[in-house]
Amino acid sequence: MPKIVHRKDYRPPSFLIDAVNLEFDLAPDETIVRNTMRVRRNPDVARERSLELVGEKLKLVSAEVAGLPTDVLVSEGGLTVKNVPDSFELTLTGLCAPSANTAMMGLYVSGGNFLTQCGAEGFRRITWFIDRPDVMSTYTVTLRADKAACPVLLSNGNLIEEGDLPGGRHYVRWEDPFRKPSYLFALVAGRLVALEERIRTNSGKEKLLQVWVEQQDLDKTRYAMDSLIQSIRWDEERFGLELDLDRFMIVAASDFNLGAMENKGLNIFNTKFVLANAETASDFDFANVQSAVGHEYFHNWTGNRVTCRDWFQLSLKEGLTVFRDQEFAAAMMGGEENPAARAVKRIEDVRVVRQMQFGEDSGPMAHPVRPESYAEVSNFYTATVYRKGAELVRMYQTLFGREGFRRGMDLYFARHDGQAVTCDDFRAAMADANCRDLAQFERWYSQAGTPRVTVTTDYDEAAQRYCVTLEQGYGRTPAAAQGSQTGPLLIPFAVGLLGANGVDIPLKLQGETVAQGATRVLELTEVRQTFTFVDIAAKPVPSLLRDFSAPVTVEYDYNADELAFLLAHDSDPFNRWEAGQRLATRELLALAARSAAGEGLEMGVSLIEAFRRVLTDTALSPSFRALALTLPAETYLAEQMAESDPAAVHAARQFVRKELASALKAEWVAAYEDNQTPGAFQPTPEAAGRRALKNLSLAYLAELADPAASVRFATTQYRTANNMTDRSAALAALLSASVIAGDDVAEQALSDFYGRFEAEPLVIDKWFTFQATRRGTAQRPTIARVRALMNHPAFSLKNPNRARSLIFAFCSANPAEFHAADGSGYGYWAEQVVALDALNPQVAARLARVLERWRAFIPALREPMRAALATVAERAKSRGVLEVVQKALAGYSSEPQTKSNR
Ligand code: B3K
Ligand code: ZN
Repeated sequence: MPKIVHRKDYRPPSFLIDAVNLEFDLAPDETIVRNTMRVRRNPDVARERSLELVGEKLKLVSAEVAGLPTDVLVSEGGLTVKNVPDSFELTLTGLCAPSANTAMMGLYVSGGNFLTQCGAEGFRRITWFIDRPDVMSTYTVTLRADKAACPVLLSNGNLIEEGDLPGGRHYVRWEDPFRKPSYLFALVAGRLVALEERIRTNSGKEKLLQVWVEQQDLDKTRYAMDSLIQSIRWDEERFGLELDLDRFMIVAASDFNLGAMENKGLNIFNTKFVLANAETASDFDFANVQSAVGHEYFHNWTGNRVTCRDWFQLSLKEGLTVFRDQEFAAAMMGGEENPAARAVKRIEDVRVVRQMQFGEDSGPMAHPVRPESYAEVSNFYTATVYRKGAELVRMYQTLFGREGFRRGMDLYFARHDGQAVTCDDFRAAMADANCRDLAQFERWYSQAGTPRVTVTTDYDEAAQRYCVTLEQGYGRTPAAAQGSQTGPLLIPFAVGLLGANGVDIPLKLQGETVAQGATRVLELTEVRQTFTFVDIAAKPVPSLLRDFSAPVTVEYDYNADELAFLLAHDSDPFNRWEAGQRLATRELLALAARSAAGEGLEMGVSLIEAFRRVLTDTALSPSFRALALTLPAETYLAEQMAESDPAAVHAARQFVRKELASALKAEWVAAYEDNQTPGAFQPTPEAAGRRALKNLSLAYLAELADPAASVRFATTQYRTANNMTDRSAALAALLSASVIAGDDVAEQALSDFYGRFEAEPLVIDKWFTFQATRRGTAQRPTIARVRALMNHPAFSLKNPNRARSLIFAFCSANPAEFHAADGSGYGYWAEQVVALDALNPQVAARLARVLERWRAFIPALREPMRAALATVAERAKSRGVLEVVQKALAGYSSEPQTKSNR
């Protein structure tokens, strides 16, 4: 196992760097970086004689402590300056090689442009530094480059000087007045153009906003700019936080490991999360652009102005900023006060938590929101840190209300602006601002695993009392989480009770004199607690964990009628959706079990009738209906099984899709026709909701045994679509229908799609993904198509988006094909992880995670999975990949374990 870093070993830095002056002479093969730092001993820390700096893949040209003889020792991972005074100026000149940097950490070249990625530990590949977030400095940056190749030279902060240099070169100098950690440094240089806009903030200051892209993408920047302006406005309104720099820049990069990065004043984005217009981007892409732009902008306060003391505190900024982007997007769905519209966003977010985070929490990479250790920090930008972290932040708001939460935020900034702090500091601000002891809440940060709340209810008719007993614990606890679980959590558990008429009963707890609303947030603090509601005239149906008030699973013995009742009546739209999902999950798991046992499949009418009611209930918004009529994902379903069986889940889910398609055919056709969006494309929530329901209807129709009608609809829709949502939904329907209707139509559409969008890399990514996620046939398994596509001229392993569009799509979004019984998918996976490991370890480590939960699968798949993991463990070299596969294999003995004893 690579070297492990532990949270408990945190020590403050021995030296501080107050100011940094960086000068770059940019050239692709060899860039000169001259770094002058004002360094002083940290007065709060025991004296160290020598200064230790980290640096990777750098060549030292010269080192000089101003005015003193300088004794420097260079090693592979850094450099030591011996016997330094208490305060001094150190200048280091070094070389790095951007064009050879395929890992895309530090300074690298993408499409002829220079750009940087420093979060979390990339700055050390640019120059030697105390590369940790609790060392904050002011930066002055001078960029020099060939003027023709790099007319645009950008860095953080404000532009203070520019001019020409001899030999066709020029320079620009930037100054960032705010102290920042090195991970927020950025530079961009190249041939770019910008969409610009000037706005005034609430306090009347003028700001320049820019979205920088390559020339051919200028027509895809409007939505990102609008999203930026909305983000700025929303943060002023909701949190009283103003943009602090005179200019704010977004840059789109087509080679990028992640979604985006919040560098101070110079956010760098994967093109996928910036570029959007009607022809090239789907509604889903538009929504991603909006929330990513919001996310990175919101980091300016939650992350940049107040940053993390160390990387174990990553959720301090990520959980909080995800919560903020979720709230922002919910507000954009239909105003701050529109519960039904907000619920659509909430449902989408909960679906992600459940699919990504609950799974992670049950495997070998399970870790607390504030991890205790890591080998490779980039492996900890996880669903747990981001998504569960956001749920933790949301719980403060659930406990204290929006106003109480705002008081906590205000106190947090009043205390910590300009500092590098911890998750405990955030919790203390929330507690102190609301006069509340939140000591118990700390366990949410230190315990791994998904809590389970088991609910029992008891109605006493004579006493008109209804008791709700909540008991908390953990379900299957993976080895990785054991030991972290030390006691009960404070769980805000929102409950409502529905009367026989489907209306909420006003809720009065024992001891209260008047009823207080229809939803009560019960605070579960002990292992087991009973809450008694009084004046309950008849036995109610409980609506549990409304709005998903805590990231837990709920066990309650609902019968099918109760679920159908909640789906029809619950005033909490989230739980309405939830009831439908429970109903469907139950049916699907029963069918998967039958399929696994080789028994025939048949289904009752209750799910069909429940779906019919939702589909035809025009009082519900189309977007809500589309979500409620979408079956739980195959991966989620597989995880609910004692032993995951992807083939059985796929068979069950396909069976149900077909049954729903034929039983509700007339209704699907009507919904398809009633939800057209004629006229120019509008990326609004209402229009997107109509398209979602229309295209979901088309997808169901494509499952019919006789797909003629759907092929007709889809062919016309494909031809006449004026937007990517409709065109890609039509193509998807043709691909589904091709399983029965034959390949011709589908192949024609695929080749048309390629020809139409050849010049649009993000759309060509979709083209690869369509094929990677296609259902295979015995003659043409999907893996064969995928392997063939690896040789397509447009494929490249070096471009992370392209690699993800084919390899990741196949390995993680096509479970039935990937988990083929012959193990062919796993062999392919191992090859690709090893190939990527040599190029780009961060991307490779993400792919490596696909097999981490191999122990949860049926025995027949476990052995080939283990063998594939062992191959990777033997051949991979990077810390990140090794951490993942070694954790996955840890504790393995040749006796495969079953779930019950792990
Ligand atoms: N903070 C970056 C992620 C950096 C990941 C480095 N491996 C993106 C974000 O959450 O805004
Ligand atoms: Zn973030």
